[in-house]
Amino acid sequence: MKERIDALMAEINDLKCASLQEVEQVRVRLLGKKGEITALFDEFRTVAPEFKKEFGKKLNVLKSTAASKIEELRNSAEVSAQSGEPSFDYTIPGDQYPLGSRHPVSIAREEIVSIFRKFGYDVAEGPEIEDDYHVFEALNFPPEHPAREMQDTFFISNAENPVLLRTHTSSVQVRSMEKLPLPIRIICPGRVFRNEAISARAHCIFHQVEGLYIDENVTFADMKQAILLFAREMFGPETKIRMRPSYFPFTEPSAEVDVSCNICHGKGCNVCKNTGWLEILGCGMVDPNVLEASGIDSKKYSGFAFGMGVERIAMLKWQVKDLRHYFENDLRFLKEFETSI
Ligand code: 2U9
Repeated sequence: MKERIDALMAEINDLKCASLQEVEQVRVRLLGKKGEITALFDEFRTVAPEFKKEFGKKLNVLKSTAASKIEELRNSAEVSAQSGEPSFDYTIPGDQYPLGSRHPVSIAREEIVSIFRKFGYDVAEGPEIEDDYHVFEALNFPPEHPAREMQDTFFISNAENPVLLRTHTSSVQVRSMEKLPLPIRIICPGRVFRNEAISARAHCIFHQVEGLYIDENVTFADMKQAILLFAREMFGPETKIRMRPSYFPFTEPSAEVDVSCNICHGKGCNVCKNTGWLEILGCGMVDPNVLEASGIDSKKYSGFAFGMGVERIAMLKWQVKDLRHYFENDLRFLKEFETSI
């Protein structure tokens, strides 16, 4: 009898119940008419008189312990029932929540920015809603330039001082030149807006990363080296670059930069349209007019600038055939970048 009392006592101390129903089942099993403790009390009548005192005491302690434990379990089951908390089985495996992934444009932008940060460039950002001065005038756009027309630029107000959505992040560099001490070495990632028909190769909203370096004695050769190092970091150490003369209002001389095709390695394929080269960015030496407009002495200082479209870089890096994939949020497309978090 002693062993059974001790075993029951240990069991009672460890009792746990998830619901009021379970508490009631425990009460019936222990203290009900046919309960285990009730049965021990029945048996107590047969105990020899010299043991009655010892066992009587033990049984009474067992009964009151069971009663107060059941009371305690009932109280906590009532509290969870009232608070609406379901009884919780910690052994059931949790629901699988699908993890999101980085958008390919974000992955490409972060990679471009981190390469230039390694080269010592600081990140600068500015407003998407701009004025004519910072987007066009300070960048040497002549008054009749087509980019200033409604067909090319989204205007918010067309008053004397028009408010517009920036068509390039160059306005950020202008604002930086106005306020930062020289030398300046910045990288400007951001969203830009152009009033264009949406197609596989163009969108009215896209992302650019532009860079600007101004110091004494900055040369075209410095620019070429910076762009070569960037291209090798972005597209692989074997990457070659070539420059073709170009024209931008804000740089002189200007160039367009191609990298050797990372698919066919120059042999010719349908991605590079059998040329072996892919156009990745534009660049040039900052036009002296642009330096002077922001109060920089163009006799003492020179600089280079470059600009690239992030969607285009991501298309070339991952062979995305249609720009519209980036904006449609089709999970089958986005999931392809899941490992690149
Ligand atoms: C300042 C001075 C010069 C930024 C530059 C380019 C060349 C260029 C295009 C690439 C593809 C825009 O996204 S795209 O369509 N950009 O080719 N951008 S030089 O020149 C600057 C910027 C700011 C003060």
